[in-house]
Amino acid sequence: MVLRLKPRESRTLPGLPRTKRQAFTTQKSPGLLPADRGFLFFNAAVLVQTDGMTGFFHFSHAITRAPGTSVIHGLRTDLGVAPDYEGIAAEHGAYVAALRDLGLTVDVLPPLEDYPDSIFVEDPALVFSEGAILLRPGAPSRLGERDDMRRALARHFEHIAELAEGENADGGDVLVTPSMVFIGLSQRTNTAGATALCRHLSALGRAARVVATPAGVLHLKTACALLAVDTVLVTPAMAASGVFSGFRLLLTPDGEEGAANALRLHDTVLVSDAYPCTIELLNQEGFRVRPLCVRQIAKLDAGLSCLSLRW
Ligand code: CIR
Repeated sequence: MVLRLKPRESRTLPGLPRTKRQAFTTQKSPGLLPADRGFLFFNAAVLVQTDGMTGFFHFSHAITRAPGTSVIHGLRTDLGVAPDYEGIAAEHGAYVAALRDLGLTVDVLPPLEDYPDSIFVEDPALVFSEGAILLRPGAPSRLGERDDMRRALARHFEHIAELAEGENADGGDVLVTPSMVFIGLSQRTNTAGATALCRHLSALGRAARVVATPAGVLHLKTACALLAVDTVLVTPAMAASGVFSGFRLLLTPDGEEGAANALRLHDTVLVSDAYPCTIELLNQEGFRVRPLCVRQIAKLDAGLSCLSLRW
């Protein structure tokens, strides 16, 4: 099923005035989201096992890394717009505060000046409560991030699997869902890396599938985010790929493809505040939305998921 933003006149939650809806987007609630309740109606068994505050989207810990001043030299495709360090530091600080506000214990690793892209901690590792996998970033300038990440993971995980030389995979290419881990082949993730990752995931009891990443995007998750156990926010190109057949798809509105890299934590979806139509769509769908400013960070081809590892 594919859902698009409804026409403006029908963009209201039934029975709720605008002010109530705004309050709804900012209040904390220990219960299920309306979106989850909708899902409960369709598929109670799966939801009870995997969703809600105690299930699939519940995370107790996160690892992040503070930006160094070198962050402005991070990799980016749009060479016209340079990010500024103070802006990135402020956005990063607000992101960490949001995670803490949602109840996560957050490690903020010290900056690695030699690695400008090292704030994007999602790429060199993949973590689950049952174990961690040290990945091998596909960009040569990022390979060295692994060493410090190995030490950071060792503080939390007893067993850490590792990708070997030649096996490249970025965490940004990995979308974890309850039933399947999707691994996107991209400029950063090669077949050897994806195949090895499937093997390591299998050892952790996770089924994995290797898929194509839409052309022109950096990572698989540049174009998608899991919002509920059955629902994926996708760009139109990602929807057209058919990768998520069987899922309920929410399409990013025209011109807001960048919003697809959202992040659900507990009962809240973090979304870039640069995408008002997507925020409205998610509100309409009953999600509790927390817009965050990541406009400087976005200049480095990044969004909400890449700034943390969560378990
Ligand atoms: C890079 O090109 O590697 C960084 N500038 C951006 C990485 C974003 N990572 C992610 O979305 N997982």
